[in-house]
Amino acid sequence: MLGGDVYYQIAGQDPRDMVVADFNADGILDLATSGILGPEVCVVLGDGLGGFNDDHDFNAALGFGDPGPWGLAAGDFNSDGNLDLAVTLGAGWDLYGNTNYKVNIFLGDGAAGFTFLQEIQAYGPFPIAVSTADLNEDGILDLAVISNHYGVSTHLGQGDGTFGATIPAGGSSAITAGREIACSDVDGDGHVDLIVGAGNSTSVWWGDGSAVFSTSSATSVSPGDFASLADLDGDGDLDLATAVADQFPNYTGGLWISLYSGNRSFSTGGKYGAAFDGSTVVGDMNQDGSPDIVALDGSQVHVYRNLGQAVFEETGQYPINLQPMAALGGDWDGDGDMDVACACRNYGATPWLAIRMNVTQ
Ligand SMILES: [Ca+2]
Ligand SMILES: [Ca+2]
Ligand SMILES: [Ca+2]
Ligand SMILES: [Ca+2]
Repeated sequence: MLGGDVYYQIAGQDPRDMVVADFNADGILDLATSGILGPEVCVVLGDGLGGFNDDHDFNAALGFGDPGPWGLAAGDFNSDGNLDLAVTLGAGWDLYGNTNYKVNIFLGDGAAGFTFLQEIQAYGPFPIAVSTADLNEDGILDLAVISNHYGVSTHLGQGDGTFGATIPAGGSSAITAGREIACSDVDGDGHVDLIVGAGNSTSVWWGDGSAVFSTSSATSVSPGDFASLADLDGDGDLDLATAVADQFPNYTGGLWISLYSGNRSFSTGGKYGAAFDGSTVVGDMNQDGSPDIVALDGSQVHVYRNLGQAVFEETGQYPINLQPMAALGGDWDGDGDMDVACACRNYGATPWLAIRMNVTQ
């Protein structure tokens, strides 16, 4: 179960995305959050006792009139041992009304400081999510970017932290809406696949190591945008848990479980709860070896315990002040279990980071 809520003021109004990583290489997990109504990315450092400090914000929207940062991905893009960040400037228009395609690349210094390196262009405007993996299997991290309403692009890492020409993935305008993208080898063939969250469907685009993805062989898995991957039923392959809002006329909202059944297909593993929105968190909350799920409903954190074999039971609802927009898990108090952090919207005022420690005995 989760303990009481603790709040930290953060920079970057209207947060939309978070990444968890150890940005200052002290062995303690830190967090970065984006906020679309300001220019800043907020980096808060874990103190190992469950506390955070927030002295490491930086401006990620650098051009005059640029929209604010939305999607985040962390990885060591130039292989110097320090974590770097890719930041999408996802809101649709800049101050002049021009549509926006920008994704900015920042190199980390290993001490939670970030320096601008490169601006790249997504395939379409509204780039709102980014993920990183080595898509073309040359040992260098690449990027996959989803532009809401306009498709997916990949960008090959060059080794020095920069990225090469924009590659339209899945052909042009392969999707009509998109809010989330993830990279993982779902079918276990050694090639990274894309998990594409496009509102009325989350689908897997199967990779072949080329960083060009075909939608003709894609597998539609579930409705919704925000899928988390983990071996939910303990059979050794990756399954999906997807948060589905009630906004889709053909689906009812809830936490949809989709179990990988081999041969690039999934079976339905059930649906829990009502409407959820925002990122889900998968991790072992009670250290029984089965991944549990945390989902957001706009005002509360819901914890679903995995009873084994991907059968879930809701074990708690925990209110969060303000509106939690994104959630992540990590062990921030160093007791070995997964705690939960939420970035909360505050409608034009200062946003907050809400932390609830896992106090399962
Ligand atoms: Ca750290
Ligand atoms: Ca680096
Ligand atoms: Ca690569
Ligand atoms: Ca694969």
